[in-house]
Amino acid sequence: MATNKGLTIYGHILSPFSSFVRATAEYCNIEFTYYTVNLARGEHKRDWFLKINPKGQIPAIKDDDHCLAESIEIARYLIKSREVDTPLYPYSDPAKIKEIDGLFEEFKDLEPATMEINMKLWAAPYFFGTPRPSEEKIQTLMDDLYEQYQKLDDHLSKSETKYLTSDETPTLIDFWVFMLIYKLTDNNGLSTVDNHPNLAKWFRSMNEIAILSTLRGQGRRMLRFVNFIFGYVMPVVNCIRCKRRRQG
Ligand SMILES: N[C@@H](CCC(=O)N[C@@H](CS)C(=O)NCC(=O)O)C(=O)O
Repeated sequence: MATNKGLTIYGHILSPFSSFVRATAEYCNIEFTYYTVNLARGEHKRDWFLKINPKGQIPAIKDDDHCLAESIEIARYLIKSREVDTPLYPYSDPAKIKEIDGLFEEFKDLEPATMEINMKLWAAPYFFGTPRPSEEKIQTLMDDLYEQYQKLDDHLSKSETKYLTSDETPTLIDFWVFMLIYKLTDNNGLSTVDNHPNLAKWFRSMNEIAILSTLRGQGRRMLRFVNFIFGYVMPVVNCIRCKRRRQG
């Protein structure tokens, strides 16, 4: 458990919400200590962590004695509390803030749509041995996700901007959407943006932002490692254990 003063971000590289907070802090040159919460060992449900976030979820932060959860709230708090003058979330420009916050509201269903796919098609079968959903259920999950991609694509087609709110610079909503969808595109093709040309173009522009592509690269390497362990090593280990049990 990190106990130092200053800002600590509690997260995990495979958590899109944690990566969003981390990317925001790095982009704004905010100093922080990063503590990787061991989800596999249930560290996020331990007493010390529940004091930081009673919901037992990452990301969360401790800023001296101030604790906060919910990634979008954290990102806003970091920028405001440090008085960072940034086009990412220009709190001195109420019209822009209204526009960005409006898009968070408009695209809020992207969170459950991506999390359902992550959990039901990847995390639950891998980590908890839960059976994959039926083909019909998978189709429904994919339809829900692609409906959200279509909304984003339509928005970009209408705005004709490079990023979601402007040509010049990405804002918090761009960071959030990118972090939510990149893991699905990188993880054994759980989804693709290729069928949505405006979204695909936006995705490529976002990937040119150094901080995002670095975090994406780290996430991809971790995904490959996890997929290897749970896709190849664990089934063999379980098979050997099962045989021994039967013999014994
Ligand atoms: N709305 C939350 C979502 C956070 C979330 O779902 N975190 C996941 C990891 S990606 C988590 O901690 N799951 C563990 C649990 O719910 O027990 C946010 O934006 O921070």
